[in-house]
Order: sequence, then structure tokens, then C-alpha cells
Amino acid sequence: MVGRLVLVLGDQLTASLSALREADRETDTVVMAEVMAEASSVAHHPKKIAFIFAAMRKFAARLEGEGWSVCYTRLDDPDNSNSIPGELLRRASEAGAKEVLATEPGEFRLIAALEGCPVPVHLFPDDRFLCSHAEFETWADGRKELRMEWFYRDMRRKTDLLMDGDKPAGGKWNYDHDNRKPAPDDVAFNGPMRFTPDDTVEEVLDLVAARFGDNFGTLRPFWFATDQGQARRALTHFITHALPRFGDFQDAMLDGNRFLYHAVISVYLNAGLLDWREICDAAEAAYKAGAAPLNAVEGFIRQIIGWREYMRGIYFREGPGYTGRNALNHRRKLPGFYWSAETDMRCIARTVKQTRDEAYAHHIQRLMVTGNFALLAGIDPHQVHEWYLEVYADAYEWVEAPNVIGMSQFADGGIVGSKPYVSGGNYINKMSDYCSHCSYDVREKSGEKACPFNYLYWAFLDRHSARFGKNPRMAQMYRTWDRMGDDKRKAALDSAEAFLARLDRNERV
Ligand code: FAD
Ligand code: DLZ
Ligand code: SF4
Repeated sequence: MVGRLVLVLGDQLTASLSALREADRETDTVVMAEVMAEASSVAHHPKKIAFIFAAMRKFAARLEGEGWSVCYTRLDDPDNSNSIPGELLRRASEAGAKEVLATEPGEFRLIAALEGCPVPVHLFPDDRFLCSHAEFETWADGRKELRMEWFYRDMRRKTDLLMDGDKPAGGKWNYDHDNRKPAPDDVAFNGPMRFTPDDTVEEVLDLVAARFGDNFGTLRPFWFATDQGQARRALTHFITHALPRFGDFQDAMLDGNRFLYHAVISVYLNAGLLDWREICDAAEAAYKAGAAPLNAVEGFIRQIIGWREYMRGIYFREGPGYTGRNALNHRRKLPGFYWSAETDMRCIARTVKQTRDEAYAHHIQRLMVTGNFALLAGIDPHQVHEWYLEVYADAYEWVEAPNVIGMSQFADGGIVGSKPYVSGGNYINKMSDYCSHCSYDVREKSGEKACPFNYLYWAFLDRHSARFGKNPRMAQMYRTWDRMGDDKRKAALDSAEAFLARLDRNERV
């Protein structure tokens, strides 16, 4: 009997993947392929490519050890056709297979490519998520506003995580109020668990250095986990040593500390080395054992069963046009310092350098530093989207796009957020120690030495007053702007104009 092919993509490294469950390991053949069409769909950070290739190679070896036949294509294989449909076609003609089983990819581009594949592809839902497309549609249909908080409560009920019967543990659904402490002086956590590259990883690192050496990002030192066992150790390390303080300092940023109390697990979770249930169960168990407080555990679980699932729901509901949205009609080119870190704005320079070195920045750095600046400066959201997709090791379109186009840039016109995430330098100063090392003065509102976030913030509100002036959540900000004397308003607007003109002339800012 001629078997079928079973496609496993680089972010589908899960033994219980739907396509593998549907397949027969006696007769079917798993196809995995390192291909340029994926590796250069955008200029990914070299650490991301190395992580995916190394984890793919180890996962293929694991499947073979479990009795599967695996046809694995390495990037430098001379017969590599360099696209996923190309490899399916090549392997199908070698094996005489007439059908491919696959799990739905997390990007419309690749779904379309599989739908157009000359060998028929049977797509199964990606049920590694808590909420199916149909369930999200049912939740969203007929609602005026798709607020994450309501979705999250349904997910708490569905999973029974942190529930006392039908009531939330501790009496409140959301403990965010306790999770906004400014940056601590000392961080009693040495960051995520780091792994020394083994032979498989070293071989991949050499390949990536040779083929992707010009991409933005530092390849070595490389310390990511690359298999399920290592990823689970990294998770345990976080739960034991960092989760108890995760909540308190979730929004804080420190010039000299890249990870604070963050988990740094999204790269593993999104590739399938961890699953949401084991992560949330481990966090809940820490709470029940008295090892971590409720504000930390609730905040952490909310990110995973709330925000992460909600973002995926939005991406698939909104469709392929989502990444092209530009509700605020922002057209400015992405400044060169998003790549070079050559800027006097300390918060941006540090976030970009860290991103270059680690392929990681935590949520508030992404949202309130690089995201906030791009929004205030009116950068084209599609360019912002491409930057985020390229530079972070955890970036796949299903999760990156709603975070960038929706949450960060308000380019979807308010589907994800009810107001834009914008702030002046005060917020960054309160939550970090960047400003004390900066050549700009966060207390100054206009003029050459003033923090650019300050006057860009007012200029943003002024520019978009027709859209946001009547938004009740922004009323306070507009009242402050309206009450400001004409001189101050003019000084802020003039400073913003001068700054943006320098940006457009590619001058150092
Ligand atoms: P922690 O802070 O320790 O949080 C725990 C987990 O919660 C994360 O691992 C992640 O799985 C989940 N999570 C938290 N916030 C979100 C969120 N908003 N959306 C989805 N999951 C969330 N996350 C990605 O996984 N891929 C991306 O490409 C991505 N792009 C982003 C772009 C912008 C502009 C912003 C504001 C956020 C983005 N996020 C993205 C969400 C978040 O920043 C990362 O999930 C988080 O920084 C990963 O680091 P961590 O594992 O240390 O997370
Ligand atoms: C991100 C990525 C990269 C860099 N390379 C590969 C690859 O060579 N082969 C592969 O199967 N998958 C890769 N991926 C992951 C895919 O791009 C990912 O499956 C889609 O973007 C959908 O999320
Ligand atoms: Fe960033 Fe302004 Fe603070 Fe400088 S002063 S670090 S530009 S917020």
C-alpha cells in the first residue's frame, strides 16, 4: 500500500500534532524541510533560524526513534527545492504518495501555498490551542467590542484554572492592579536557563552563520533550549525562581537586566516544545503549594490563556488583509536606528541592542519603547510589523501581527485596543532606569534637550484629535492638552515638527 506524506513545519514540533495523530506510522512518511522560502520569507534573526533548524533536526530524530519514517531535507541538500510545496512534490514523486496530511500553518501565506500545492493537502485544525477558530467566532459574533478581559474569563471557566467553583480564586478575575511596580534596584534572578550547544546545535550554528550572517542579529552566544526536555527544564527553572516575583515587576525595565522575572518561554511554546496546559498547570500548582502569590500566577496565566489565545483568534478572524491595515494613515519610513541602535534615546538604543543580541525583548519594551515610539512618530505600520516579525525569536504572524498591527500601532482602528498605547517619557521613567542614563531630559517638555517621547506624545494627540478626542478613555489627556497654554502647546508642536524633520533627513536623534 502506498502511504501518505505527513508535513511537520518548523513551529509544529509536537508529538501529538493533529496531522501526526491522523497518520499511520507503519505506512505514512513524515516530511520535514529546511527551505529558503521559509527561512527568508522575511530576514529572520539568525538566532531564530538556528533555533528552528536545530529543534527541527532533534524532533525528526525523536520521531524516527519512535518508529516513524522521516524524510528530512537540510538546507544545504543539493536536491532541496527550497519551498514547502516543492519538497512535498519531490517527496511525493519519490514515494508515490498521492496525499499530504498537514496541520494548519500559523500564517495565511503558507496556508495559501499548501492550498495551491500540486499534491492534495488535507489540513487538520491546529488543536494545540485552547480556543478553536469556531469557538472564537461564536464568542466574537454579535459583540460590539472584542475585549480580551471577557474572552479571558470564559477561558478561565473553560480550563478551570484558578477557579473556586464558578468564582475566580481570591474573588477577583484580574490582579493587574498589583502588577505595576517600578523597576527594582536588585533582581534576585539570573535570567532564563541557558543551554550549551551540543553537536547538532553547533552544526546548525555554522550553517546559519554562513548563510544568514548578514541578517540583523547576533548568532553567538546561543543558549536556547532546542528540544522538549530542555524546554521543560527552562520552564521549571522559571516557575521555581522567577514566577513568585513575575507579577510585581511584569512592567518594569532595567538598563542592566534584560530578562527581569520574565519566563522567556514564548520561543518554545510557539514552536511546540511546550504546551499551554503544562505551563499553566505548573504555575497553578506553584500557587496552590504557596510557592507563588496569586497576583503573579493570575497575571502569568492570563498572558497565556487570555492574551495569546485572543491574539490568535483575532488574526484568523480578521483574515489575510489584517497586516495591511493602516487606520491612522501613518506613512513615515522606519528609522535606521531600529537596526543600528544609533540613537541618543537610551530606552530605544538599549531595547534594540538587546533585541539584536538575544532575539528577545519583554512585553513592555516591545509595547512602550519601540512600539510607542513608532506610533508617536507615525511610522508605516506595515514596516513596523515586518521589523517585529524579523527580529524576535518567538515571532510568527498569527501572534506577532495582532500584537503589532492591533495592540501596538492601533492600525486596525481599535479591534484589539480601545485606545492607542501611547505615553510620554514619564511612563518610561517611572517603570525603568533608562532615563537616568539618557542624554535627553525626561522632565523637559520641549526644546532640544527634551525627551522626544514628551512632545511627540502631544503632537500625536493633536494630530489625531478628530479620532480620539471623544474617546472617554482619553478624555483626561485631551483635557490636559486643552488646558495647556498656547505657548506650551506651540513649543511642543514645534519641537515635534523639528524632530520629525531630522528623522526624515536621517540625522542622528
Ligand atoms: P512573559 O512575559 O513571561 O509571559 C508569559 C507568556 O505569555 C509568554 O511566553 C507568551 O506566550 C504569553 N504572552 C504574553 N503576552 C502576550 C501577548 N500580548 N500575546 C501573545 N502571548 C503573550 N509574543 C509572541 O509570542 N510572539 C510575537 O511575535 C510577539 N510580538 C509582540 C509584539 C509587540 C509589539 C508586543 C507588544 C508584544 C508581542 N508579543 C509577542 C507578546 C509578548 O511581548 C511576548 O509573548 C513575551 O514578551 C514573550 O516573552 P516571555 O516568554 O518572557 O513572556
Ligand atoms: C520560521 C521558519 C523558518 C525560519 N524556517 C522554516 C523552515 O525552513 N522550514 C519549516 O518547515 N518552517 C520554518 N519556519 C516556520 C514557518 O515559517 C512557519 O510554520 C510559518 O510561518 C507558519 O507559522
Ligand atoms: Fe527614553 Fe526619553 Fe527616557 Fe531618554 S528620557 S530614556 S528618550 S523616555
